[in-house]
Amino acid sequence: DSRASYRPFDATTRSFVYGLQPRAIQGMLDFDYSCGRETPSVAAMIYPFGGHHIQKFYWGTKETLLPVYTSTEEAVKKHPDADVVINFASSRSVYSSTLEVLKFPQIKSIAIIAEGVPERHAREILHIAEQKKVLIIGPATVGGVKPGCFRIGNSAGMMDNVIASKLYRPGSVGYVSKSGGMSNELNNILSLVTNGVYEGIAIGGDRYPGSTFIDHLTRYEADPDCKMLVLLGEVGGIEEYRVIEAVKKGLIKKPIVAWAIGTCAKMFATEVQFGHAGSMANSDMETADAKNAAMKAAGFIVPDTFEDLPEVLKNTYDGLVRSGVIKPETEREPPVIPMDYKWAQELGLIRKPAAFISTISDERGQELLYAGMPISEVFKEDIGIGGVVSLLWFKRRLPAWATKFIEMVLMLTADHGPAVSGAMNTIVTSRAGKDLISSLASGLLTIGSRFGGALDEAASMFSSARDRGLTPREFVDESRRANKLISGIGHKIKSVNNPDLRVELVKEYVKKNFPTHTLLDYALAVEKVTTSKKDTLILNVDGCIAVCFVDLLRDSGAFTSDEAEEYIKIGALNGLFVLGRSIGFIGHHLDQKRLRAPLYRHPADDIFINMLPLSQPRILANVP
Ligand code: Q5B
Repeated sequence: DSRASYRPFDATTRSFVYGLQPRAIQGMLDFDYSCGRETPSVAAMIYPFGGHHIQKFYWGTKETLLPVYTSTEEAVKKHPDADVVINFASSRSVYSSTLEVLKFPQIKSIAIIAEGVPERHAREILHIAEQKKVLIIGPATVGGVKPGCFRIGNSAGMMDNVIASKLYRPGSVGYVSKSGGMSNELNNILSLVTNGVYEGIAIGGDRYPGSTFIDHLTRYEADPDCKMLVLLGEVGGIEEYRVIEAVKKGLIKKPIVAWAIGTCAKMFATEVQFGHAGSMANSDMETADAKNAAMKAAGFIVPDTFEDLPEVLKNTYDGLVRSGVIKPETEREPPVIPMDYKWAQELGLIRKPAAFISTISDERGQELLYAGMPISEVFKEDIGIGGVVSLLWFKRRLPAWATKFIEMVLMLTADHGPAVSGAMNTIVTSRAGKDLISSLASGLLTIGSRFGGALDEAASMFSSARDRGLTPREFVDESRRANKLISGIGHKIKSVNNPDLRVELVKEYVKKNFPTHTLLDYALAVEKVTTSKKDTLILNVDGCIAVCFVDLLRDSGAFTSDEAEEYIKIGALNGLFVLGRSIGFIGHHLDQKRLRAPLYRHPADDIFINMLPLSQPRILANVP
């Protein structure tokens, strides 16, 4: 209430933004910051959906938080200093939301941004607003700008426009136009030929704008800080005549430069409807030419053509400076507004080292790429899951015998029954009520040097022994002396007499399809030594896959020897078992869920519990 009615916006104006418009709000806050405002001009957002929350915005180089309320009632209660609402609601909901806002006497001005508001709704809003003495700007407008003080939404465009047009500090010229685009043009022209804009409002192009030229020009007339007026009218409607009336009656005395756009309409054979809903002449007096002539006759300063407008503005301004009405202030340095990182990057102004490097896939373009291969090609060439693994793990196409081998490995490691350690853990976890990912992860975390995760070490032990020229027996003896189990050897239930058919399948495939299989042959010779000691010490599934994969890496011609060694070192081989067995673990989880299996508790009689120190052994009676 401390604000004069002719000055609805000043450097302390606080507003609500109705709708989620983070970009527009950031634009308003950047404008505020450039003006040197102490507090952001936006107090809060009002958005009925999604619940009460907060959003983060830049304030210069720092950040600030703005609340989002679900009702205007809550917003006005929490922020009694806010008296403007910028309503970004769509044409469908703007009527009801504006009527809601109008219920709160705290709100003195409402900008309605939506286009296509039904004229009946616009007139009803206008009627209520008039009764309540609320200023409505719009519909169908960007709003307006009060340099140095307040910007409505996206008015005045991007920040470089704001700075170039010196809108971060007030000038002396108040203008009113219909179009937001033309007001940007005026901001620019006025910054070049005068000391700039004092306030500029775009009333919007509809036939029933909430406030019209005369409303704003009357305010500017009353405002002692506004020294010169500009009216940018257009073809259609009679609002310019209300201003002419006011000038004639002496209600507007400040110099007023004016132009009505649309003088070209006469060049068309038929009536022309310009971009705005209201920009069509329904009678002779609504033409731009008639308006320009009438304004000139009433004493407005009207250029001969739109191109002459800057010169006329300059002459008028210079006259006001000469007569001492306007005392131009010394320019201050234009504020430096931090540029958004993304924008600066797009403009190529900054660079920063990437925190991550990735070389296997790219989804940024039109088509997903796997190691450079478009996903459509993946299917066109039918490279299968083996081909996809070769692209994403090894960044290259492998020959068909190799991708088929990868697929074979995935298929035969997919499951080995519910009793193996990993499947057990998956099942127990699933029965504890956990979800698929937890149950799968529980199984996967069981994979290690004894169970399923012996591939990498098997590859490295066998290839190192063979490369060092050890005979199979020397290798077995060396491992025994070092008290080290040979990875890839031994199985809990499989043996020479109960062979693991999976291993047999792998051997058969490799012998038939691989160009060479020297490490497999070496491993089979080692197996001969170990099984002569104990028949369960077979080349197990981990070991067999591992040595065959080393043969693939070393002898397929697709890898250099350094690459082959690196893949063994960085754990690629265990990945095969992990990927394959995930299929089985997921199956076990789904199986338990389907069975509605209850929580599992292990029977206590299956656990020998002894809490006595081991130095005091005691045989416990069987607990039932
Ligand atoms: N001995 C696998 O142990 C197992 C020896 C050895 C020299 C060896 C054991 C082992 C290396 C790791 C490995 C992958 C724990 C296995 C897999 C996937 C699976 C699983 C499934 C699926 C079995 C008895 C005697 C002792 C030991 C000696 C044992 N291993 N000597 N090198 N590697 N292997 N893991 O049966 O003189 O009597 O004291 O750790 O390759 O996980 O189906 O279940 O698909 O899910 O408990 O196939 O071999 O034998 O430890 O009682 O040893 O043999 O020193 O000699 P066992 P132990 P001694 S495939």
